[in-house]
Amino acid sequence: MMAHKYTALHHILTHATNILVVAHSRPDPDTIGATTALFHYLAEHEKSVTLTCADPFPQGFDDFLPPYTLTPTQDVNFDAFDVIIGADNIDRGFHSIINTINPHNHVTVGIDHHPHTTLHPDVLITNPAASSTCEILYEFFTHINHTPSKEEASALAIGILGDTRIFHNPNTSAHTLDITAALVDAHAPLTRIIKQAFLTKRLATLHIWGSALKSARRLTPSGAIVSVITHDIIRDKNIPEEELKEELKEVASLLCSVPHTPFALVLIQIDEHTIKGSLRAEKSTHTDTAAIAQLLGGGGHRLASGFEIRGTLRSNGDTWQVV
Ligand SMILES: [Mn+2]
Repeated sequence: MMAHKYTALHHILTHATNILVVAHSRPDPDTIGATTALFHYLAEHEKSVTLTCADPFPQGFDDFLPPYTLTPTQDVNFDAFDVIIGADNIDRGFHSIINTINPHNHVTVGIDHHPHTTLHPDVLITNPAASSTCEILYEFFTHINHTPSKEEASALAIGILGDTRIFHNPNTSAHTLDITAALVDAHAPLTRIIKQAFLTKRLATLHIWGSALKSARRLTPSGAIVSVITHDIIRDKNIPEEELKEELKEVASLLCSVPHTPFALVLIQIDEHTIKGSLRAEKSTHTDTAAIAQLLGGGGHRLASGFEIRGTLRSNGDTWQVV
């Protein structure tokens, strides 16, 4: 089923003149890896290609990525492109481009592993069984007999490592590991990427972790562990919101690994009136955290989900209240 879509994409790219590659807003390692790998592949094949994102790429991955230039989305003249490709989480950012342009003037392509996209680009390549968009892109490269360069392989590895949380998440399949092995064969410096791009922590981040871990409490009777990060803790740290959200997920993952914990919830007061929540569960618990997140207007996967509510965290002795 995927093969004919890969053939269609190859045909589109071969005949394209000007290609726009779109990373999703508030970019994560998967969209960064996928779009820079695609950008590099197209540039190497003498295509005129522009890479865009509504937000800047976070630092920390550039040592491993192919050389790229990122054009802020507000500076892009969409009329100049005959092909526009969104890679990863295409409901975040790419949707506003698709809804702005004249559909008759462009071929649009979406590549994604998220199951519930509401977008209808001309070609939609989705595979919910894939760990990441980078995994799908690797399969596309394989289909067209393109062996990734060292930099492309590194970019794809960054996406897989990011979305599997270094092979901790249950979306890590045998196939994911096979692909990662192939990327190492293609000279991606896997252990160096893990250490340098994923396992380094800023001191400010560790302070937030310390505070979150200290506040962790087990709720009765559910046994769930809840932790809060108040606004005082993050106010002067100058950590971008996207990075804070990533930390929130990591703390929740750590807390849910405590034995006999059906799920972990970490709440963070992101600004005076907004609280973000991150829910995590281990597979063996059979908890559906997405159902909990949905009750609070959020969503996600069974084992990893999140939500955002308006309110303020207030300490109430040993417990916390949202007011
Ligand atoms: Mn992804």
